[in-house]
Amino acid sequence: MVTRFKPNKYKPLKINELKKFIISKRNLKKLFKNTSNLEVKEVGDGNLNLVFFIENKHNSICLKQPLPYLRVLKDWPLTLKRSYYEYEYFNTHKKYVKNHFPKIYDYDEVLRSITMEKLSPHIIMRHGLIKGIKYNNFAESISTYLAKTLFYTSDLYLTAASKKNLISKFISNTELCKITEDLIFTDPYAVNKNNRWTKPYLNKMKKKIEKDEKLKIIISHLKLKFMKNTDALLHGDLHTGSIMVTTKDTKVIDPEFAFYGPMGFDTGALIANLLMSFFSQTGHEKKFGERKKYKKWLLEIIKTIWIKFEKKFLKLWETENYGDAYPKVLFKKNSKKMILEKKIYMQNLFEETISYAGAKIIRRIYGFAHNIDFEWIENTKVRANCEYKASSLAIEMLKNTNSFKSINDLIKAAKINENMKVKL
Ligand code: SR1
Ligand code: MG
Repeated sequence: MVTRFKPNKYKPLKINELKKFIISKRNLKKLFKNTSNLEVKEVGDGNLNLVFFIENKHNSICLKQPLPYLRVLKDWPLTLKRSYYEYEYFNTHKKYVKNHFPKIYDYDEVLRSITMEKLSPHIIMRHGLIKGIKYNNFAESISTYLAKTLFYTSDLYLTAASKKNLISKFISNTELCKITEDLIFTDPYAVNKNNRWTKPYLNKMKKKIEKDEKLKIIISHLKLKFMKNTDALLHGDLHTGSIMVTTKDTKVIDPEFAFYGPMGFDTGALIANLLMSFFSQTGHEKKFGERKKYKKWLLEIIKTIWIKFEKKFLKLWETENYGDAYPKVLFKKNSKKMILEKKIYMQNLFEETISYAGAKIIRRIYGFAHNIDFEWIENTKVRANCEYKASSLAIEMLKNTNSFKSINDLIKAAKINENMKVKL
């Protein structure tokens, strides 16, 4: 059911109202020495919200405001309360990963706006990847980000009571979860008017997906897990469009899909989006083979991210295991059984990551919301070729998840799929 949550005085801000809004708030006004020369632009290009940049020569800030509907599909109503979850996600995680968020200056309960630092010279990571820019610090920072956000909100660190308190804060983000439930786990496997794919080249593959009962059972298992599992506080939409980067710095943005769910959903989202970048590279080549080294780099960072993430997560578990899960009184230090248990835990998380990554790839190729990694490839046959390879791997990841025993198996499979001859 759609909650038509709309505070009484809410209204979408117009460019000419922004200045008044800034001046009316002491905490925002003081960011600028002088407010007479503020420049305001609307720059939102995502699916959901209004985004404004407000700047003068002293400072620049960014204001994000939800609309009561989808920005890209106005007859799709959507709760304004999503910005509250975004704000609370930043608040919950800032204790551990503050340096990976923009500075948050204000949350307005009436307008539902979040005002934050305008990140500069950062760009949306997806844009950088399309240009072929290498981000050599990314694996280090995002692995820390994932390990900390997932560990510190899990039962391995929190008491049962404090975790349940946190769950209750995010439990009503049902409308945003419903988008995921439909757009990732249902619609791409069905006939649905919102689905899109590169026609006519992928028609056959789309039909095959619709008819594959085994695949539909698997995706339904993943959906069920997504709905009932409360492992950790997730970002919920951790794709490369929700990450802003420079070659030195990584910032995570847009956590409005935040909810308590299975950890592999966040790790899987990231890996899926890096894999899609990998498969799209050929389509962005101006000269044959010019992205060869870049593709190699992409696979290397996928591998490094997982290895570093696993190491950091296990380190936190070893040093900060204050949670109610696996009570310390039950195990001796260095217990062999616990060492084995942790290995199994990480292996399960790896498999979960592989399956959710597979699901994330399928939805971006056959569902409603696509990625510019593929969409910006103008030649539709070339695009379909890239998408075909990515989706073949995704189906493998979904249907034969346990054949991926380690991250090396994923890298190997990605290379095999990239080199396959496709007949469209
Ligand atoms: C209807 S919103 C489509 C998608 O945009 C967001 O970034 C999420 O990925 C969502 O699924
Ligand atoms: Mg977003």
